[in-house]
Amino acid sequence: MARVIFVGKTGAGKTTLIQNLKREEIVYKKTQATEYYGNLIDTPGEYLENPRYYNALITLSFDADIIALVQDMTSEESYFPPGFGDMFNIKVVGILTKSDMRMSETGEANHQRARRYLVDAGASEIYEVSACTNQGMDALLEGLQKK
Ligand SMILES: Nc1nc2c(ncn2[C@@H]2O[C@H](COP(=O)(O)OP(=O)(O)OP(=O)(O)O)[C@@H](O)[C@H]2O)c(=O)[nH]1
Ligand SMILES: [Mg+2]
Repeated sequence: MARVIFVGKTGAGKTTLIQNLKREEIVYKKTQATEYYGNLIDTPGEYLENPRYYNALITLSFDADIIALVQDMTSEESYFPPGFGDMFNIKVVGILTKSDMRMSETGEANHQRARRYLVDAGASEIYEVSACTNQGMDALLEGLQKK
């Protein structure tokens, strides 16, 4: 698998996603600092929420192949500014999480908005997944093989 950095707001589902990809038991734990799960690099939501930490992300990207922008598809807001991915000289992919929670009409509106946030941020491919039901996880795993 490529070396992948996961970036997204607090609670977007980065750690849960990584635990699923690594076939580890899903255990909730707030990420406090950069954590390495082999070639998968987990970051705290604060690295995205506070632009003061963008430099930490840029430094991590020097040693990675892909930056994955992780967005909760049920969330109305996004911390990814347009062009966010252009800061990094590596492949940018988008991951929409919690697809198991997309139900109501408002859910669909948030889903479409969330997708647009990722496109505007510069994601070249977008995956829709649920780490709880495994929906879309095979396609994501395959997508993350390609550097
Ligand atoms: N329904 C549902 N809940 C999910 C999914 N993925 C994550 N969650 C829940 O979302 C919450 C936050 O998940 P985390 O993986 O800890 O989020 P994070 O992005 O690592 O957050 P920080 O470490 O704070 O930056 C947890 O309660 C998870 O159980 C999913 O696919 N579906
Ligand atoms: Mg986490």
